[in-house]
Amino acid sequence: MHRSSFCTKFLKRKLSSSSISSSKPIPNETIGAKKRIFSGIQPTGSLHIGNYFGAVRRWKELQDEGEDVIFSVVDLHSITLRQEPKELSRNILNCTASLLASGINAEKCILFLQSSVSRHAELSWVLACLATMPRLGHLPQYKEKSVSMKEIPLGLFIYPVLQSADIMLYKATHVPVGEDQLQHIQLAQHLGNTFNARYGHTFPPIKAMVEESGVARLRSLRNPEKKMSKSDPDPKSRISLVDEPKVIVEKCKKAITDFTSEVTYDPEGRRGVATLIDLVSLCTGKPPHQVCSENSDIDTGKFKLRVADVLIETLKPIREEYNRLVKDPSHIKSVLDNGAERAHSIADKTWSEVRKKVGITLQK
Ligand code: AQP
Repeated sequence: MHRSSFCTKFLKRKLSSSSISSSKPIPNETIGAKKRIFSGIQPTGSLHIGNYFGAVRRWKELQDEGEDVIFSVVDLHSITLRQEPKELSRNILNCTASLLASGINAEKCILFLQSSVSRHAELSWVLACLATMPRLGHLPQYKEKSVSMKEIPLGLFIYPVLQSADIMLYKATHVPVGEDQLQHIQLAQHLGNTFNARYGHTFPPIKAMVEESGVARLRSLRNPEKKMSKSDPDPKSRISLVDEPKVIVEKCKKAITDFTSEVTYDPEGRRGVATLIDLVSLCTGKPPHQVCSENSDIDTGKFKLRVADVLIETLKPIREEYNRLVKDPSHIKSVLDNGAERAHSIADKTWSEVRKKVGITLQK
């Protein structure tokens, strides 16, 4: 595999840990909490380059730095919106294979399927009894996703509570997230505080880890007003990590730009062109303005082909490894089963403690 050069380019970026419950984070040492990182990804489709640069590459860095990391394919979250069962099952396999192909190493982290550890759903119920409806109703993701729905599924309303349970079950202290998820981490912090105040200290403070630099959100190639998404019905809106070269060329050619032919970086005024520049910048580690000056001799039409070349080269090792891995579903299953066993042993301890403190167990 030739992944190392691809990944080392990005090691210089910084992550900031922001405590979102107060402006002054409580150092872990003072409360005796062990640093542990938890993050999840929904198997709602093929992982795209936004998922990679926005999440998975950070996961790999953290794992390689020797942090205590737990990553989950969060299938229970994915069913908050309707999924076709056979496709979901296939997506779980593909998503796991994409994570492994991107360098997630199950020997350096715990990688598991959320629904295999039933304690997530159980703790979620206890936390749901502490959460209030007005607080959940104010979360921006809920408002966004439900605005056009006639009948809003309860799961969509309550999934941030499940997300809190995901984190708290492992007493995780740090959660790498995009900025759109900050309020959800704030909810987890709030539920942890509420639980601790009512039942005695159990859960450590939780910090959101947000990237300090770089592009927070890659935009859709077909509608630069939207972010790139796995579940966007138009596959041309995203570059999948495992797209074949000719598919990447086609998608880049079809990417929406504008009527100006120069390659200039204006993320607000020229969102489509800026997204293409962001892609090259993320893949090469060069700042956007350098990408522009190196392409000042060509128009946006030719630039699209250069973008395609960079993407093809960058994604080649991931695609090749993915193609190798998906031929062996039993290996992927065994990786997830092993991860579930390890996750379960941590989750079980927290769940026993929670049951005892809440009183939902027989006293001896
Ligand atoms: N466009 C993006 N740019 C940068 N980062 C992104 N992430 C998602 N889209 C972009 C990051 O990828 C991780 C995946 O999170 P998720 O699967 O739980 O859900 P999501 O954020 O809703 O991702 P998608 O791809 O948009 O999926 P669907 O279509 O199912 O909603 C997160 O860390 C996210 O920040």
